[in-house]
Amino acid sequence: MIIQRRRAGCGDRFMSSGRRRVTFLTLPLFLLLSLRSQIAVQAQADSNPPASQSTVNTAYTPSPANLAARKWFQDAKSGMFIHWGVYSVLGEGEWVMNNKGIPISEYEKIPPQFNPTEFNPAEWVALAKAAGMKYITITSKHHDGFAIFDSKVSDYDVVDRTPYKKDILKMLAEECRKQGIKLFFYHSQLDWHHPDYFPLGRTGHSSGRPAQGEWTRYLDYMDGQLRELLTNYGQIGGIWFDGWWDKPDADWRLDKTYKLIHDLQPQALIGNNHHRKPFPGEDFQMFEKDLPGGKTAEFNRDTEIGDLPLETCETINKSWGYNKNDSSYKSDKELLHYLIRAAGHNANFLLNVGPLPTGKIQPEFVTQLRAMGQWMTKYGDSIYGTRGGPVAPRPWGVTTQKGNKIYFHILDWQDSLLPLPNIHGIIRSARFLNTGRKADIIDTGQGLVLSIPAGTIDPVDTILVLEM
Ligand code: H79
Repeated sequence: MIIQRRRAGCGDRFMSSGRRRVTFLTLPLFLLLSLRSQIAVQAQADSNPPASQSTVNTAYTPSPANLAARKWFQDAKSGMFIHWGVYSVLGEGEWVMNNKGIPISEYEKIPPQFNPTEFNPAEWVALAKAAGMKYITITSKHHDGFAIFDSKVSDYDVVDRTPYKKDILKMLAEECRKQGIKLFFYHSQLDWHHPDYFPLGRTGHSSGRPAQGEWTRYLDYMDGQLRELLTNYGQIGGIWFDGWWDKPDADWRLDKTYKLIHDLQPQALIGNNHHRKPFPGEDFQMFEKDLPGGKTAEFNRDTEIGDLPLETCETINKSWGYNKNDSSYKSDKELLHYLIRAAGHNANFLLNVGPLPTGKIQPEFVTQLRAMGQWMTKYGDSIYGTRGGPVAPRPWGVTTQKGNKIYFHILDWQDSLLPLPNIHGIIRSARFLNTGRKADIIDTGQGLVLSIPAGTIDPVDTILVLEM
């Protein structure tokens, strides 16, 4: 069998052996590329019939500002998740109230101990930027019900109950605006503290609340806090809901809540970590501790991928909120691989830090984030502004694409030849982004194969860039 071998250079054309001209396939490829980038900004109107009364019944047409924000979101690719609340004082994660069975009467003794005098929002935002992140998503209220902003519909917040007395979200929002970072708020629908979160759901049974309560009053309270978040902190990126799964059969009145948000700030993106296919009214879909479609986490068993922009979130160690006993840090390489694989799955990567009760971010996290940022400074072209590429994710790595460029991210491959499936059309140039060297691509007649010369493999990501 004769293998034709040609080098890709500027203007070079790849032709398969003999009769088949690969150039004929150029148009379909470009059509495919442009179609793919359109798909994610399409409305998620009424493609998902409501599963129960807990979902939304109203058809939703996203505003032009919302569609533009979705595109921005998809281009941004990397964000910082921040889990911070009074639970950081105990240093056992954000679920400590539930996990240790702490009743409200005891838990309420923690806020008076929360005094993060070393909190410097400028430092946090600068760190996110140094890590190559384009947005921050911070917990406005977690499942413990404690708000780290100045709420007027409750006094269970940082201004009224802690010696710190300052509105943390206001400080952070101002700094994000100054440094050009978008700010999203994580907001827990589940609430272990509010008396009207009744009947109880699957969690929070040791809180010691009376066995009564008015559910709609709780929903009014939640909408009240959301109104504050959408009114008092300037233009925000969006709301990241969590906790729906605590009461999957309850009437969450989502259509009213989502309408409130979209009316107040049409560009604000709504995502809900309910582990289901997106409901109407939502603007992006997140995956917790799994790449899109992955089902390694138990709660992702029933998750399906929808048509919205995607995001996957993960922790640096195993904890979201600060955990003093958790030193199981992932390596720089593992974190970068997660980010790169997410991009190849057409998803953003939202990486978490759980700051200390002092307001500092622990040095181990800072080191990791800076290392990631250094990589992004060098190779960000192959991530930012891209969409998932023409080859679906593989064990060896992923592909991304942007304009006329296709990036092969080779993450785990030991051999000197790698098949390049699904590449049709003229390849104008082929080179390794790491070294700038031209790449040899062999046309076997049955498909293209990349030759990886000895010494070319990069320990993190060997990136082949094809210009079409
Ligand atoms: O904020 C972080 C975590 O605190 C929160 N989401 C991230 C972003 C989170 N809450 N719960 N989980 C993650 C997973 C836990 C799920 C369980 Fe269950 C709750 C297992 C048992 C109770 C959900 C409800 C799955 C089964 C029942």
